[in-house]
Amino acid sequence: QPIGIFDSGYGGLTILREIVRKLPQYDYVYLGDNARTPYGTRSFETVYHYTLECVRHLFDRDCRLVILACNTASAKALRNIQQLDLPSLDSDRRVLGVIRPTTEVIGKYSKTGHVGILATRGTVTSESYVVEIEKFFPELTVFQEACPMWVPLVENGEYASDGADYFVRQHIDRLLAQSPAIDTLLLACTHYPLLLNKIRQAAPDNVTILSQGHIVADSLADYLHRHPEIEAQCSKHGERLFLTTDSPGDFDRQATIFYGESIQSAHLAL
Ligand code: DGN
Repeated sequence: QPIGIFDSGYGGLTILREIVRKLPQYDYVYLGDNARTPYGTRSFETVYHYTLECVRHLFDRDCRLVILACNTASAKALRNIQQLDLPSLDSDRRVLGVIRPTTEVIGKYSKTGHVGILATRGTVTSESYVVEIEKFFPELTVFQEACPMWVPLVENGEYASDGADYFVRQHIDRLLAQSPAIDTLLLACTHYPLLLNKIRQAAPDNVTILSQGHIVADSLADYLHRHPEIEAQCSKHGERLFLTTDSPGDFDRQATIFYGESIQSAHLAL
């Protein structure tokens, strides 16, 4: 049984890339719902229904474990799927998100106790990070900044351009204006690792910048270690299958920048 990786589009490939680097032996099916992206601006109900449909499809492909490698879907759909749908769908299946693994470790990086979350408007509005961090690190104060321009900058290939500097600096400055004591920044959106260099330049040197990919990969490795019954059922041929609900040609062209190597996807009609 392959491990399913779901995202609203290409972004989850930055997560899959780190997962594959850490755990290359497993088989993975990646599903990008490009036909209906972006999720960041959609309502709770819409994101939930789209995500559930894709999770069901990955279950039909025999995935026992599915990772929502998308912050917006994790914020808006994961809890409902875990609590309402999984028991009736198949209690043997597991769906995990990217928010919990990140919030479990973020406190380890901060000395001042002030941490900043950079994310889409949907993720920020959901307050998921604020609520989850409070559970693990109640002593932390969380500041959030929605960066609606960053996903379009990345998707339009402008992530290394001079134009991107302006928008990166604008949001970093706004976040740090909320508290100059912020010493840890979390890139809580799958696309933001592509802007990492610019974010580093815009942030003061003492600020630690966290990307999620390696954190999620470590957390998955730990999860499989703690659940040997699930691990035993994961097939291990090192196979990767990429599915997109939109045009495979477009997907393959864009995917390279997120995944770091060229891929060939297949179209999925939902
Ligand atoms: N994958 C989404 C996220 O991590 O929030 C970003 C893309 C989007 O749907 N806007």
